[in-house]
Amino acid sequence: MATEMKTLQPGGLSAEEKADFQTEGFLHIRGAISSDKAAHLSRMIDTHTADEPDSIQNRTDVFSIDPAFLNLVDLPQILPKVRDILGDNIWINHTHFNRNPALPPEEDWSYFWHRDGGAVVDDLPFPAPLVFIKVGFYLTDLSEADSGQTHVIPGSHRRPEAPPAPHEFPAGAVPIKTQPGDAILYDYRVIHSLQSPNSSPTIRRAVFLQYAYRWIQPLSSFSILPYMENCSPIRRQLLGLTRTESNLAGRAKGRSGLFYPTKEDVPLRGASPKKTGLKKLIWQAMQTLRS
Ligand SMILES: O=C(O)CCC(=O)C(=O)O
Repeated sequence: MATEMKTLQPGGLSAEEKADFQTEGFLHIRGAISSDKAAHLSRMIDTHTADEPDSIQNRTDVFSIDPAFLNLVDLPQILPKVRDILGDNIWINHTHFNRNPALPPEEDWSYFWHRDGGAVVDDLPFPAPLVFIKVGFYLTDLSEADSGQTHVIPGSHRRPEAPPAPHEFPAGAVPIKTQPGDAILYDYRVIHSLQSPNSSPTIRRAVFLQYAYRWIQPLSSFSILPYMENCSPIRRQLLGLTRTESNLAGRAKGRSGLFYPTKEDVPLRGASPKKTGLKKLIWQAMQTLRS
């Protein structure tokens, strides 16, 4: 039965994935993009960091850098899972990519343990609600130890502890080993590393998109280039291009569609049913009975 339900969920979270995400604070999605696409995005990253190829590079606002990154925003392998957790009233409020070449080992390597969200973490007392999901797309082979994997402290999103000192390696921290094209969904509250040692021959390359509620401001600058005008309605929503002046069904004009979203603000609501295999199973059974 469990297997049947999983296969009936096109793209959404299975019960097992949901439980994993809730328990660990992250979820590994294998093969979110093909290895060819991962290689293409890696080349884009190299092209746009060619000025300083030998140091750690991090660039925000990836859509302004190259339109190739746009194809990540509404992937059927990822978006339905994000939607199952955060719902439909979401957009992308932060993007970045990074390129981490092997560096000579330091005596006191700094992992820079942190929770995402900056002031949000300070402003919302523990236990803060889940308001962001950051998706990391890992483009290079990170299956061997010390190749620059992101490290996480599983379960730390459910505890009030402060992140460890930057150079510490806490008990329980694990590297997330990935293949090119794998994605990781992160609960923003889970403690993880900003950088990790890379002593492999491979330059680590990764892209990150952060999904947030539409009423949360951008975390970094966000350029909307003219070509984005041709985006699908759902892409327009995810890029922050939909914002009506809502009139609350004719009752009160002048409310922001960020806070009182209309169907024009949130076309994702009209997209194919996001909900569970069980609902689909019942619907199919009803159809069979009726026919
Ligand atoms: O690059 C990584 O492994 C993690 C990046 C990260 O956590 C961040 O930039 O907030």
